[in-house]
Amino acid sequence: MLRNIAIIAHVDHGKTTLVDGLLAQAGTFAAHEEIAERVMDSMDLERERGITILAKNTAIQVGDVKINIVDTPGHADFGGEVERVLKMVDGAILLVDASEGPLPQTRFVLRKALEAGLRIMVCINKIDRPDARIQEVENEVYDLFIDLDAEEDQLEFPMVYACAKEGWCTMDPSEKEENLGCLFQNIIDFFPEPDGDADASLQFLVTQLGYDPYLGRLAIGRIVNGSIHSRDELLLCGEDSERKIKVNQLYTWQGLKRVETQLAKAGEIIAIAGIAELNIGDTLTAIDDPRPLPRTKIDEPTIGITLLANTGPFSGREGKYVTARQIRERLEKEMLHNVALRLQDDGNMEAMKVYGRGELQLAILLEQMRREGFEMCISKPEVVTIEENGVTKEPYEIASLDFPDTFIGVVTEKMNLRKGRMLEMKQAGSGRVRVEFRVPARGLIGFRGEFLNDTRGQGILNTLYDGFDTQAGYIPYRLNGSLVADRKGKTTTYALFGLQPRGKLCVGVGIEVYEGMIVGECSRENDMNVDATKAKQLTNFRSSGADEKLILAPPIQITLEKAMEFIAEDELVEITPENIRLRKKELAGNKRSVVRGEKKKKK
Ligand SMILES: Nc1nc2c(ncn2[C@@H]2O[C@H](COP(=O)(O)OP(=O)(O)OP(=O)(O)O)[C@@H](O)[C@H]2O)c(=O)[nH]1
Ligand SMILES: [Mg+2]
Repeated sequence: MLRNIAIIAHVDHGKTTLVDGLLAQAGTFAAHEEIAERVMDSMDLERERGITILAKNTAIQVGDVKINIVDTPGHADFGGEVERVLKMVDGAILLVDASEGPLPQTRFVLRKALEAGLRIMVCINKIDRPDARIQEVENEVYDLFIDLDAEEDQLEFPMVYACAKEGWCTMDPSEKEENLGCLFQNIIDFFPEPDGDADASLQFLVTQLGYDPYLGRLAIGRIVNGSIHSRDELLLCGEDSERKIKVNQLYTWQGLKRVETQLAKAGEIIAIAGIAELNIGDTLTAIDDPRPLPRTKIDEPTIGITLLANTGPFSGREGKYVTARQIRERLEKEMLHNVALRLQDDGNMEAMKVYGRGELQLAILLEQMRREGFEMCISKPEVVTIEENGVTKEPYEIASLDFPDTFIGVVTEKMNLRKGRMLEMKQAGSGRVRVEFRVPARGLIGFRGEFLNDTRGQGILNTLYDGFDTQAGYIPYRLNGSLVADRKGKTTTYALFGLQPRGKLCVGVGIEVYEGMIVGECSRENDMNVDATKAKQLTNFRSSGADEKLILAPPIQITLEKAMEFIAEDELVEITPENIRLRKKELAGNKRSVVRGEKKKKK
């Protein structure tokens, strides 16, 4: 017997932790094996950030039932990934945090799961939280199903209450249990055996692409109908071409491992090695009876950045790959398996435009490239616009903000500036409010940092894509100018100390700067060209230790995401394996104006 399920939820509601529990209790690991927490989050960046970026497969064996489980990412930027893997499964466990309740991404993934016609079971997780409000969350979940037009029978789902972290669940929230037994039982009883006819003509939909250093590219997906033997000759139906291919090895999952198999039948989720050049959405089918499946369509990207080769004076110092051609090749490779990303296809080497679902998704790509040794510059993120019946439209998002109610004034004001329209305001308990705004995606660029600042780090921001709509007006973006280095050299304590009253610095002492590099945020609206390398004039009088008295405030740490949020249209982020620098597009001070913002617009 076989079950194919996905675990879906809003970010951080505990999907990966629950998979840990399922793996451990199904006896997947040998006694001596040491298991990392959130073992499915295997990429470096995933472990560092504590979020899942790529959906991943695993399988467990419970008695004579094999359960294929797909762990999905919960962050809104990776929604495209979730949308796709839902095509591979027959059911989904919707996980909801017992305190936070359904959040924007819960809605998104549930809608996609309902659209895909999956059976859905609900699991309220983190019931150990002291602020758990199980009954209310339960009602909110039912409301959400109804809101999304679930069919009558889709409302009759089993409800399991879990503490994934401690590895137990229960059908009755007032009683604690020892293990995840009732979840296993419900998975087996509630989800259907995959349909599909093993004797029919083959149909295999490529849903994910994997990579193995020894095997090369792996095509991952589900056998919808028919069977595949290793060494089969098959027809690969691409978007607008067909060709014959030969299957090398076939794999299924066992725990976290791929195991080779000779034969796989309808319903199984498998990986196929040995096929070069195939894309997500392609179908593998029989040569004598080809039946390609419809290609998966996923939501369009909403935000884009321009990548340029690094032309700054430090170009090539820290990176291995610096030319535009290398960057373009890397991007083209990425597009093959990251279908929620799009590379503008104009062959332009000077400025390569990459579009994605959000800033985080783009930042992850850049971070990966940086670690591989790439060096590049990027422009300020901008939203995608489309023309519809002569009207220019831009993407909108539903932003839901959760913060202490004392900040309601300042947050509402900021949202208004960014053309956000309030949809709903609710008390969220313990002095917090939850407010929903509909806001142009453009208005959210750079908002997260500001919002965290305004709410003293206590705010939670979630966003959900809400389609294209008529373009909103001008949105004031960054109110402050930049402090720009006016010459090459190393920063000195003396110079930086003198600059402190001018704004917030983002470089420390002894950092190499160049003309046109941004060393801080100016406290005024204009840019200011400054000398950050000035040394103290030496005099004949020795004033011992005078320099040590100059105490500098620690510089602002610029992370990639912060940098992307910060820069203005005439600025760039320079990314190298070792550093993230901010710079003016035009480096030479005498070729650029320091006037910015409103004043510049009026001119
Ligand atoms: N208190 C409590 N915390 C939990 C429970 N389950 C998970 N957590 C914590 O919640 C955090 C997020 O868990 P993850 O498993 O990474 O969540 P996720 O849904 O996989 O997150 P994404 O993949 O990024 O969407 C971790 O710090 C877990 O330790 C639980 O039952 N109770
Ligand atoms: Mg996860």
